[in-house]
Amino acid sequence: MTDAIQRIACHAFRDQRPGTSGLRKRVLQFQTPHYLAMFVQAIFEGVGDLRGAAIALGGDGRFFNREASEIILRMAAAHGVARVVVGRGGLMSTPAVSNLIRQRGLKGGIILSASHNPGGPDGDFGIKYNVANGGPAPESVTEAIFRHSQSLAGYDILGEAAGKVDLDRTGEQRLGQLVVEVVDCVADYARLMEQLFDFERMRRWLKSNRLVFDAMHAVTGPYAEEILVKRLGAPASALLNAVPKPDFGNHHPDPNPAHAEELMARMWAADAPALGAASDGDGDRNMIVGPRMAVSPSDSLAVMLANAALIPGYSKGVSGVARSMPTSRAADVVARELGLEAFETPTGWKFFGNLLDAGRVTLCGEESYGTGSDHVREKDGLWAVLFWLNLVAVSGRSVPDLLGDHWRRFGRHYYSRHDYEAVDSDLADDIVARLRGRLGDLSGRSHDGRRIELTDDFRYVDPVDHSVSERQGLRLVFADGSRIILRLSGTGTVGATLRLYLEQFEPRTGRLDREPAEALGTLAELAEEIVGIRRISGRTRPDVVT
Ligand code: G16
Repeated sequence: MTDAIQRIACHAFRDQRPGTSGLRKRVLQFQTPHYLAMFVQAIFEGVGDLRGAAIALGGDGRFFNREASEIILRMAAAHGVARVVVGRGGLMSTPAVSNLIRQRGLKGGIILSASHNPGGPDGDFGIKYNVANGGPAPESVTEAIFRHSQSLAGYDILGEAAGKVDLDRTGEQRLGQLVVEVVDCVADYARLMEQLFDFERMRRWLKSNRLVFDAMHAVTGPYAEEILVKRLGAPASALLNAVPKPDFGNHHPDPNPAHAEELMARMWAADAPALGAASDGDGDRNMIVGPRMAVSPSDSLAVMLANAALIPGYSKGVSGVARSMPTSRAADVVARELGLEAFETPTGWKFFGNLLDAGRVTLCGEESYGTGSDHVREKDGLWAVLFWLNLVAVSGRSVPDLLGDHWRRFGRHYYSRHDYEAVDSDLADDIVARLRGRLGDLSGRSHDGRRIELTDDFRYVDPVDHSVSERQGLRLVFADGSRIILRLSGTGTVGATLRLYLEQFEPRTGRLDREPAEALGTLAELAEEIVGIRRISGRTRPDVVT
């Protein structure tokens, strides 16, 4: 078979540095001849020897998923990989791939997804590598992949004459020496959920309460069908947009109030269901909504932590909690009261991996609609939905009641993120550089009676392996606990996305029922006065406010 392996000569592509979560580009870029294959070659060279190893392959089903899967399988065969376990149709949610790697003891896995970014021929595509713990490759590995991508002169691939794998047929097939095992993408994951949650209580709750789940025409449709409808007995009408589509039905598969319009309309209607939820393109993000109330992701993490004892999988206690730096500090307050360790990491799920592996944390969360636990090494959309479903079922409290109870006990962190998208990259860099240059001056200054207590460019020293990550976002922390944070997104594909994060703490005796936009109005003005995004860019408002 070796003679069927071809060496294709090609120049290196300069723009293949992985971002926050792998390499994300326009589909058109990935369709450039050899572009995908060269990055895959860089993965095979960068992660070390995969000869004789078994790995996973899954994708969110977006446009180009199938073609990319076929190329990767032929390249895996050429690199002497022994076995690739792939989801039927090339589909598998990101948390399910993480679970598969862990359950089967695989060496790693390749995930094809641009997450919440739009799909279709004019949309985005992405690819990332996960390591043996089931989590996204750490920076040391992504940097090695990038280094290799810069010096490649070609790639190795099994010729098409070797035949084709039928990705829709479960079971084992051969591609050269490679065994390709096509598996049902849902079964193992559903079993894992049954171990963590009280399905009986949830089933009972669903007999007299309504749930609506928006799969956004993305990968979680079949998972929701199996778990929420078949195993928990919710009616099929509880699912919105449950059929995965390569273009996500022309929608933006981003579970936030701005993009999940249909779900929000239902949850704001007079006869709103008791619980609403959505997940994203690859099923790792989640949004939780109660009747006329969207739960902020930072609050979601804090509520989960405070109530973990009510959930079977966590009833024996949790070890600690971690959140990304821009995520509100609501979970820290809970951790302090419960006597648990709380960690602040840079943005990116990969930074939670070491803490989870070391048993230092059980729950993790990010403001970008991501929550998860030590059951896998990715954030997990449906897991979060089941957590909340289990919580409302056992506590007998509604979503708004749970939030209200929480704020009255711990205080409330009003929170909002303002995104300015597709900003000219030089201009965005300039805005960040200007603020960075003034951090020293701003420290100790007072604005509108609020004193800035600390300014820095967040630097993270991993408590487990002591690796250092510099320049992870500019922080202005006020004496009253408020924070203004500025950073550049690492997941956009057009120009730069500036993210401005606003947070303000209201003690439990204060006003807890305000709209975040109103509560944060003065802080937002102050942020504009100090950072000047609108002034410098000429934009009149953020593109997305969550
Ligand atoms: C990815 C990362 C998350 C991160 C998010 C936003 O999520 O896994 O850790 O919070 O991007 O990152 P940024 O602010 O750099 O755009 P996903 O769901 O897109 O894979």
